[in-house]
Amino acid sequence: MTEAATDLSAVRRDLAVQSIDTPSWAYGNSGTRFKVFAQAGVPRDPWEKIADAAVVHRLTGAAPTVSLHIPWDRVDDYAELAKYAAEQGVGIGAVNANVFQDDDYKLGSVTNPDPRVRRKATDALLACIDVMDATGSRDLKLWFADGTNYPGQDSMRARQDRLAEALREVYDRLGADQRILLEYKLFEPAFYHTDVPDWGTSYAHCLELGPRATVCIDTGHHAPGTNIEFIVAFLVRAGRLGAFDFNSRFYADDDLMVGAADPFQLFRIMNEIVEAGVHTPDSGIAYMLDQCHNIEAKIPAIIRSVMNVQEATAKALLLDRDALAAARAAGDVLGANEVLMDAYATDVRPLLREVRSEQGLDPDPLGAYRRSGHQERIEAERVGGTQAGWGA
Ligand code: LRH
Ligand code: MN
Repeated sequence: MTEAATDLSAVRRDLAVQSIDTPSWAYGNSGTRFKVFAQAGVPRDPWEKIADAAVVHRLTGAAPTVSLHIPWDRVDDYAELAKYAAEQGVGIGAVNANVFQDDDYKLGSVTNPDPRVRRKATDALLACIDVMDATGSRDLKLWFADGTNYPGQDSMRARQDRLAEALREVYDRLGADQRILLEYKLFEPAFYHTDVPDWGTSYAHCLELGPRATVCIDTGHHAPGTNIEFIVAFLVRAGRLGAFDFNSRFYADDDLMVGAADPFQLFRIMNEIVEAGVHTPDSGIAYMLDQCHNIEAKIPAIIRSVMNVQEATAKALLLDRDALAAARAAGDVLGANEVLMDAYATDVRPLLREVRSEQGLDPDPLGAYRRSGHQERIEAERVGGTQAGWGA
């Protein structure tokens, strides 16, 4: 068994400090182009989203921040919102810019052929840094829907020039302790080319910008069959892995609960993270969820997601690193794989229950949520008003 070879107190300590950022938009209504199914009790404003995120943290002890999306979370006073979050026991995490929903952005935002539209988009990105100044957030997450649908539609090289110009202006506006998380995505909503389609393009722009530009890996944004843990290993080695947008998928950008579609892939990713010793908050990597709970209750789905990341991390922490190193050094292919599979096959739920108890938490966060009556309460209280959603 792996536990014998591993310092369990260190494992417990690392699990107790694990911190996963939850996305404000996952608490709101979401769906597909076919249908957005509204759910009772869904938040009507950023305050209620933060209140729900605080419940997740109170029950898991591992979700101390909530990331915002602008303008979905637009308020008059962001400092007041951050103060409210602190009163609820959470902090404001990454600030997500949204330059993908305005009519002007049909042919692109910062890559648009029209300089007026590029100016508008760049100003929207700069405005998000003002929000970060008010909330005390470190990370500006940039995802661009920009791309084309038909060959010939626009110059892909010229669009890269426009992108680089906008990113430069944004980078130069960052405060000393702020940074960019540049997220890539293979396709959708663009279906011929996307201007930041893969980790290499993001990484290249980050190198061009400077040390406070890092790559955000959204686990749902790759071609089927992509070895994501290789991308993780590469970017960690290069010191340019800034963040994860965790979710899972069977086909495309399904945004399902992380670990639900492919728990073994999540384990392999966390194994690279633990092997590099960057699994704790001081690593500077932001571990975030980016999910849409289209048909399932949102708060328990996010609690389950946090638990899935905890379980994958615990398995990776229990892996017998010495035995793995020895097998690798000996060229023992099967031996090395067996050590890894042994860790993956380890039932870490009892250990996580103990770690939660040691933190004074209910060992069963999902059961605790069901017993809390919070779901019934918000469904009874949150009547009227406009439920939060993507507003698409
Ligand atoms: C794009 C994306 C991005 C967010 C959005 C909610 O698919 O992953 O991270 O802005 O989802
Ligand atoms: Mn994402």
